Amino acid sequence: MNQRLFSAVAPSGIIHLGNYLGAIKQWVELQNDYDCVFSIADYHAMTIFQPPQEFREKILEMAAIYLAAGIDPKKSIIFIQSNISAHAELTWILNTLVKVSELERMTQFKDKAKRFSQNINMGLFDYPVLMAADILLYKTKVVPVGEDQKQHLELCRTLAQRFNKVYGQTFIIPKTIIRKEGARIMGLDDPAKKMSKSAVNPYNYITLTDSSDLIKEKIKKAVTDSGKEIIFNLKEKPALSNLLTIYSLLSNKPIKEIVKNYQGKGYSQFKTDLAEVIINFLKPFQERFENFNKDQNYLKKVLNEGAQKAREIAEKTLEEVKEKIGLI
Ligand code: ATP
Ligand code: LTN
Repeated sequence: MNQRLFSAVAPSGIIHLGNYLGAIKQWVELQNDYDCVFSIADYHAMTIFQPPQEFREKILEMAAIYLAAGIDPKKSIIFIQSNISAHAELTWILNTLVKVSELERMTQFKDKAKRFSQNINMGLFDYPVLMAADILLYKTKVVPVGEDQKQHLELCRTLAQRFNKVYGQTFIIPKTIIRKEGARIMGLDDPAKKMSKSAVNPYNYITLTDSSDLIKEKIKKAVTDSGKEIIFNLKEKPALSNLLTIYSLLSNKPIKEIVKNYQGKGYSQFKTDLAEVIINFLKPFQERFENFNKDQNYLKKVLNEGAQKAREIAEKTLEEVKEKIGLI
């Protein structure tokens, strides 16, 4: 048996290049080295209001995205978080161990509370505890995520250690895997903010299902820095450096080589070519996505089978936890 790996994405919208490059790309690569469990974190998505009909579609679309990206249900478990009640139950238990002050420090909460100030709900606050429950239920050894989730993972480790200290050795303390490149793809409209599904401005991101025309338009509109030269410099040219990172990761060419190719050429040529790189990369993905997304029966079958396997693991851990606590 390999070590267990767990990760998830909230189905709050179609995923973008940041989610793909920061998280899902590595999931696919790690599938052969770990026992992988990939969840569709629908309870997390609910922390921002989701209209029910659209929500239903987004959840199944996320399953189609996982499959189209190369997650293989023969190798890995794919399941919907809300299909397994153990996630909500362990969250409650961990809630009794987490300090309010620890959750108040979470930068994602502070950021989302500002952006969605009309709906600062308890779920948004408790989000990292549900994440900890997700991870700990599967006795997870490693969690591959993008840079923005680092703080949540730290809290998960703290809660696991705290539980073990109070009730005796139960949880494995998970390790975070963060890739250097692509761990933080920035917004096309503002290189100071990360590319985010819940961004209000759709010109912040490129989703994996954007059409060729839309991609061209979004890249054309992407902010660039002053000057004309194509160089990689995160401090002086953060917007261009972000675009170079995307170019490099999708074309598998080192940034140095790309910079060399664009010596003496301006932003406009670079942007036209970048749009082509993105379109060519996404085309085969989009074909696979369409095919999976059409076959809702197949998606539901994969998700049901995944839930059965996941439930077995999760319920066993929850039993052990309840027993340790003294619950009858
Ligand atoms: P939301 O805006 O709804 O919070 P999001 O775009 O921030 O969504 P998540 O669902 O929170 O995306 O994240 C899914 C995975 O993608 C996580 O592992 C996260 O670290 C990673 N990720 C998110 N945004 C980026 C980004 N801009 N660059 C790299 N990785 C990212
Ligand atoms: N909140 C996460 C999605 C997520 C997750 C997890 C990631 C939910 N549960 C457990 C890793 C481990 C996000 O990436 N935004």
